[in-house]
Amino acid sequence: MANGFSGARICAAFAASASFFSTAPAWAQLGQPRDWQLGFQEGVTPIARQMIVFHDFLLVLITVITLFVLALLVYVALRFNKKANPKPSKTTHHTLLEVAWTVVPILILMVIAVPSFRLLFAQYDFPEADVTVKAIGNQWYWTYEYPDNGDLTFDAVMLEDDELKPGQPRLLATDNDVVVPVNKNVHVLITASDVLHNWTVPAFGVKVDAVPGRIIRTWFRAEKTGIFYGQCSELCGQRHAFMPIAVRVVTEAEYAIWLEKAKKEFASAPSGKDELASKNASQLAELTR
Ligand SMILES: [Cu+2]
Repeated sequence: MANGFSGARICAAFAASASFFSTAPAWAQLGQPRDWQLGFQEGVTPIARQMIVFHDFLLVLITVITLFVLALLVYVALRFNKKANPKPSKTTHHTLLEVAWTVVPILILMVIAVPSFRLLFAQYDFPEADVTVKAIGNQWYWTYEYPDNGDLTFDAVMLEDDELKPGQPRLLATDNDVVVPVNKNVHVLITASDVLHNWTVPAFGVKVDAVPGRIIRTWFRAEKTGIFYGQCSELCGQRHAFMPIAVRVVTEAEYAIWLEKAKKEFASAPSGKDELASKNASQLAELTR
């Protein structure tokens, strides 16, 4: 196009601004929210990245549609008001226009449906599991089991402000992290022991309800090492906001070392859960006093 302001260029500009808002800059810390953040945390799994691309695409599309409708409204208000157009046309039908405003939205919906279904199928297309982790939601902490590794199980309880080590984010860090190897397919089996919870890790593009008496499965393949934080995302009671999820993605060698250590450590160690239970009980006693 000769005018230098073609539709493609406008789309590219929108796409650039959309991805500016929804992907973290290089300096941002992976796996946790940052100050003044707009849009998503950086995706570190193929699914999370596909979600962000789909989101950016929809943002461009709805922006173009909204601006188009706004332009039509402004045009109608100015061009066809009583003063500017005292003798209105008596036209009631226009076949071509009616076909167009039916067909064009159908085409737009189809353009949305194709990547939407592709993403949905990708989420439910489970690759063979390298590691399986079971996450059990409790009021108000998570229990993790590694069913491939005997009876390895532990609780992950949120660290209170005075327990945080330097660099650990408030309300997100836990006493025990879920540890998984990088670039491996991790299946997560999610359930709950009491009420509905939800196992959510934004950087993995994972958000799955934890339903008592039912196991729901999801998967992720983290392609970067680091600690990735999430939170319970289903209102589950008084301390709903205080049962975070911390997943530490490590190299395969580090994972093997951790497994050996964890098997010994969690075989006998008392868990933070007991402490939490007594804290919950005392809070409840205070409330009902
Ligand atoms: Cu919960």
